[in-house]
Amino acid sequence: MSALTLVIGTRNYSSWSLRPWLLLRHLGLPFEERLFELDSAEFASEVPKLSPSGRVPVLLHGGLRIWESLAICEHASELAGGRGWPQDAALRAQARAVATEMHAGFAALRAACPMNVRATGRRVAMTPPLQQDLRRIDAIWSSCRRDHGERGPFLFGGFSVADAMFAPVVLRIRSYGLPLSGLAGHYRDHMLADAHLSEWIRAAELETRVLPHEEAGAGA
Ligand SMILES: N[C@@H](CCC(=O)N[C@@H](CS)C(=O)NCC(=O)O)C(=O)O
Repeated sequence: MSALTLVIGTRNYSSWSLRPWLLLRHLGLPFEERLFELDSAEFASEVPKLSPSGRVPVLLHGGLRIWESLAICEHASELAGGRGWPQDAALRAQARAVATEMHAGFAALRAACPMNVRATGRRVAMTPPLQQDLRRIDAIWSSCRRDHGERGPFLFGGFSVADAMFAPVVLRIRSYGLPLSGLAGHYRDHMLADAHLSEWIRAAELETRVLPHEEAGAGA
């Protein structure tokens, strides 16, 4: 297999970069990282040379350039013999549905609660759209844990692309103290204890870059 390089943005803020990074780690696929600080001159000049969309993440695999976090996760899963998804076809279909729902949705949560891994103790006004996103996330996590809890600690038992897609949501819920029901809260806690996610959090805590929209530093 040709070498893999994952191009990512500043860990503290780049929620899309975290998703394939975490999946590659869980799949045990060796890869190099190239990090470009978000909103920097170097990002603006170098990333478009590597990424057709001009955004991160992008996976470099031999001559291939794969952009879009979900497409990268699919490719990584194929390289790992399909281990990125549940083996059972029915579970796999459900896991794909929730991963895609995450990739395409939850705009209110994203807008109100930008990812800032280092931030804790933040508060946010609970608007109806945010409440609706949070209820839906709680429903997905709770039903997955109820239905698949005996298979393992992640949404569909073993770690899958679905968990990778929700990892930044776990961090947002932590930063903004968003309420969850019991089962969903257990899932959040399990994810926060994950060794690979903890490695990302520790690295984000060491970063010094502060994006302009975070300059007020509300809890960062
Ligand atoms: N839909 C894309 C979103 C990628 C994205 O928005 N990446 C952000 C960083 S988290 C980015 O590159 N921002 C810099 C820019 O848009 O110039 C994906 O799933 O990968």
